[in-house]
Amino acid sequence: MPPAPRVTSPADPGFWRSPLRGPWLTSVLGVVLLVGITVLFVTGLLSYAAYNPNLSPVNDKTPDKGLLGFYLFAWPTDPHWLYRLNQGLHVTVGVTLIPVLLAKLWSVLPKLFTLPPARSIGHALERVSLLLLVGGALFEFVTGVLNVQLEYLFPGSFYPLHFYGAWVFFAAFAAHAVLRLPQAVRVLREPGWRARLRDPRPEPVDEIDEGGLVAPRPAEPTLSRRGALGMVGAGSALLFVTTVGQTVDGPLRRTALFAPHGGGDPGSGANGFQINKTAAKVGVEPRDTGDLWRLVVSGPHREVSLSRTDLLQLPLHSATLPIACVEGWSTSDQRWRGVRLRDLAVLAGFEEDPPGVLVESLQRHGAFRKAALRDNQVRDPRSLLALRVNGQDLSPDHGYPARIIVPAAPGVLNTKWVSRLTFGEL
Ligand SMILES: Nc1nc2c(c(=O)[nH]1)N[C@H]1C(S)=C(S)[C@@H](COP(=O)(O)O)O[C@H]1N2
Ligand SMILES: [Mo]
Repeated sequence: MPPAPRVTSPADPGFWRSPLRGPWLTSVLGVVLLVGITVLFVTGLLSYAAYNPNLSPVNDKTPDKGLLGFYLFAWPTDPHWLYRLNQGLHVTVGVTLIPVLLAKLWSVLPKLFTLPPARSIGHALERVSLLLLVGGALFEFVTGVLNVQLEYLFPGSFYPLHFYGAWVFFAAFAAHAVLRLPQAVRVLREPGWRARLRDPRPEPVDEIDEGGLVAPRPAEPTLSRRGALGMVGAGSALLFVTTVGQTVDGPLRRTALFAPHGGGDPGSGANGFQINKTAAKVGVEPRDTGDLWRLVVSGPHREVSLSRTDLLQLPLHSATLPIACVEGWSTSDQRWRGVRLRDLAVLAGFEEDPPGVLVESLQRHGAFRKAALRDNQVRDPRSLLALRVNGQDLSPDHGYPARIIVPAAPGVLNTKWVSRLTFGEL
């Protein structure tokens, strides 16, 4: 037998020795990602729609989206936990898929190094699309995780980055799925595909391995196929149990170690639930929110100014609603009490059929000091300008003297420290 050729370059197939690589492993991981990434894309698009971007420029972080906004629709107010579920899924599934994504990239690593870079125009196109696929996947996962972990690392720019990145990535992903799914189905339908799980031998070098994933000179296995999948699954399970608590709330929140922002201790009592940004952090000071604070409510022909005492004399209503942030954390339902937005619309001159409203905070700097709400949100009897929560006045950090709370809406629309409501002019 001739001595094995010396290989030093990753462009040489002989460089890659793992006996685990092959179409079977790549297909198993690929099918999991096909399902998971589709969930991420759909919940991501829904999350964007929930911001009401077409309603007003103040809501829209990607004003140049053009046709990519083709699907936008009026986000409903029912069920009241809709955004909580959507965003909990988006972030939890995304975090849980990280080990699967890394394993999938590892499984096709040799292909990234293939030389020559392109054998034909078709091959060149395929490789460019793979670069977009891999680059897009890494970009989306990294920006998503950084946003959840580091709290607005890219102030304002996270949304456009993640939004446009998602379209590039998903286009490449869909093309890849169309091209590769038939092969993956064939591999997984193969009689005895389960037996492959227990089979210690490398996958056969045959016509199924068109991609050339199987190592031509495999090393001795150090990990069984089952062990490899088990490791990926255990990694995912670990991330899942250290993330999901931030969405479930209650005692489970303490288990959300991987979600520090939603996992901190918000104290106890009526206002003892998650705080996004504290009053101190955004520069809202006690003198802004004391006796001199006024709420200005206006419409095209009318404007009134109300103190907190005035507001407390209006009919007060209760609504049991959560706060659900784009970052994936949410609170369980809290009992809010305040004035209905549709009653405030009457003060602005809209006796019936209230229009949408532009909400402005007294906060002077930073994102999220303004938000526009749609007419369906103003009309919902559970939509409040809240003054109290769980039987006590709002705390400064939860938006005292008054904040918005709207069913099924993202946290961003629940403006704190409200100072102005302009109905009918968005
Ligand atoms: N004025 C103002 N309102 C705001 C914000 C803000 O930064 N400034 N953050 C919003 C976001 S992103 C969320 S998730 C909720 C969080 O509300 P909480 O801190 O009471 O839980 O407040 C919203 N209201
Ligand atoms: Mo948020």
